[in-house]
Amino acid sequence: MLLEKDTILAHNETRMHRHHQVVAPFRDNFEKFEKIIELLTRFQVAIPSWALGTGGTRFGRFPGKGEPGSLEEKLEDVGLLHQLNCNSGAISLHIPWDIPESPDRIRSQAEALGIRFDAVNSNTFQDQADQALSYKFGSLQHVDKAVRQQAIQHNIEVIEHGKALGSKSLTVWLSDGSCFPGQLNFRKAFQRTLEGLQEIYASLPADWKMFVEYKAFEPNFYSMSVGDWGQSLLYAQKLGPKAFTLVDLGHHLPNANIEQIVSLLLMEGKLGGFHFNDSKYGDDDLTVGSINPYQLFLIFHELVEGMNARGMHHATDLGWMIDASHNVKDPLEDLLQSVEAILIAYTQALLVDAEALSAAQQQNDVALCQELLQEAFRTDVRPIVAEARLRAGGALQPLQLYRESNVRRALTGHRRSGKLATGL
Ligand code: LRH
Ligand code: MN
Repeated sequence: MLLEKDTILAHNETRMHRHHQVVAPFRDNFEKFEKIIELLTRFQVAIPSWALGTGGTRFGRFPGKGEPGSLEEKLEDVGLLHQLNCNSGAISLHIPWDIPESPDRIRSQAEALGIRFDAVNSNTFQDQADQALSYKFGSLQHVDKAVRQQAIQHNIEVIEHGKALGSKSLTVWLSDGSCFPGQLNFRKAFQRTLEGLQEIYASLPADWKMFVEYKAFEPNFYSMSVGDWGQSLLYAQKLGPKAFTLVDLGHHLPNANIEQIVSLLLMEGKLGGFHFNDSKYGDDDLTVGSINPYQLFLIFHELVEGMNARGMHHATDLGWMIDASHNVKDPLEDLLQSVEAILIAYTQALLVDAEALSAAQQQNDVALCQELLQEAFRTDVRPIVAEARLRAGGALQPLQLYRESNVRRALTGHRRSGKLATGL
């Protein structure tokens, strides 16, 4: 369901005067302003196909109404998000939750919506009904070669689905690990996992990337076989130039310095991309920037500094993806807030006076270093983000327009299938 163009124009019209007032101070520094607008307009965040319905926990799930019951309806929802904010021009699929019946039809629907297919995700953390062997004790780490082969074959099939849709990368997150001391030989588990990843890597098309996603715990609670950035980097270095690490913000132990991890992975040329979300305790998959927006800003500060140092193209050289789960919010509202938080953190990072900061670091002027960073973080950059959206044809205030247009009620009206969205 897309909104009428006039609806967006009318929404912007009523807000235009106020917008011009609040954006004017930024416009005065014209050069940097125009550069930032250009970078923001290009910046597209991939929406996870598994987060367009209500998520849950082991304690319960409270499904919302009008949720997408098919891949076609998921694409419609991403199309609407992209129409509203013009920064959601990609979707990341999870296989087998989103196997397209007709890849060509899905591809043309996505094209019509201005949506491209970002990384495809494999799934060897659940047993499917028609599956021969169980992943209870892991997949690529498994002691049984037949189970490992089954997992390798699945990942190769996921690459085939991705190729049919025009995707250019595979994300491998392994839930493999152990729950008790003594359960696993860590060295053998690593070597078996590496062998499996090498077979999958060998099936990658020449222009593809493989993202190795790490996670500190859950569903295993003693060790994970890709448990932190060091292990993921080790795999990526041993696999080859098409392998990279993927940083899911919720996959770290408490108080980990994620921005330093990002800086070093970028320095090594082994940072592949992100699963953005936020968390207070574990892998909470909360709205981006809802708990720790300063950490998100510091991560983007390291990204801008590191990408510029390597002459990287901000919008296309890394994978920008959200990975969230919505237990109490409308999924589309949650995703609109997440994309906004990402664009705000990126814009604040672009405002950092890098030259002055570098000079202050040279002087060990610690207080000035903090002042320079927080000057940018304390700047309300929402008018700049809104200006970029306005120029791209989006809404000045996407969440407000989503609500004013009663989209959820309309979706509830014509999605009476009651079919629940596949995903977590
Ligand atoms: C694991 C994870 C992974 C996905 C899954 C949906 O926690 O972050 O990226 O496959 O969530
Ligand atoms: Mn993730």
